[in-house]
Amino acid sequence: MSLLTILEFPDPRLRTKAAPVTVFDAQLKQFVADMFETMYAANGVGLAATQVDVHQRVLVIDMSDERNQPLVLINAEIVEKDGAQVYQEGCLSFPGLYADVTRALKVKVKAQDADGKEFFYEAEGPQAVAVQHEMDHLAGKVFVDYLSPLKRSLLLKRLEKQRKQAASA
Ligand code: GNR
Ligand code: NI
Repeated sequence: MSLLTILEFPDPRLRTKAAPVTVFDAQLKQFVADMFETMYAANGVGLAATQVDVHQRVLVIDMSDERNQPLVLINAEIVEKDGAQVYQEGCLSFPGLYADVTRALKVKVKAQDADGKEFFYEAEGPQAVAVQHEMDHLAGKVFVDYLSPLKRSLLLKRLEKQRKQAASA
């Protein structure tokens, strides 16, 4: 197992659109294990391959308090969505930055597991937020893209300020 490096905004590689996974082999399983290790070490509830500079459609999620409900979705596609919710989101690629984002309340996803077996997954509430947030990363999209230009520039200035302070401490 190994810890992977998480790219941080404004790294242009976060804008890369991931390609579908076509080979379901031992190397893929090792990569999925490394993604879980990286997500847990960073105290994240989700991680997309894009964030670790691998541009294939792999995402992992664990929303449980006990950190014992790993879910991997490969080549995920939203087949149904319903309703709306506002949720305060954070992102491991934007450390310390939080903002309200409006997304679908419920999603139904078609995906494959690490063996390539197709399955459906339905999520509601925070789980649905995580699925949509991670699928956005795989499309090169990040949560601040949903904010108004004014709000976005305010938050990104704050992020810069935090970084400068951290660098000089
Ligand atoms: O750890 C994370 N927490 C989180 C909180 C609210 C909404 C979305 C997330 S996902 C984030 C991990 C991450 O950056 N995944 O891409
Ligand atoms: Ni994120």
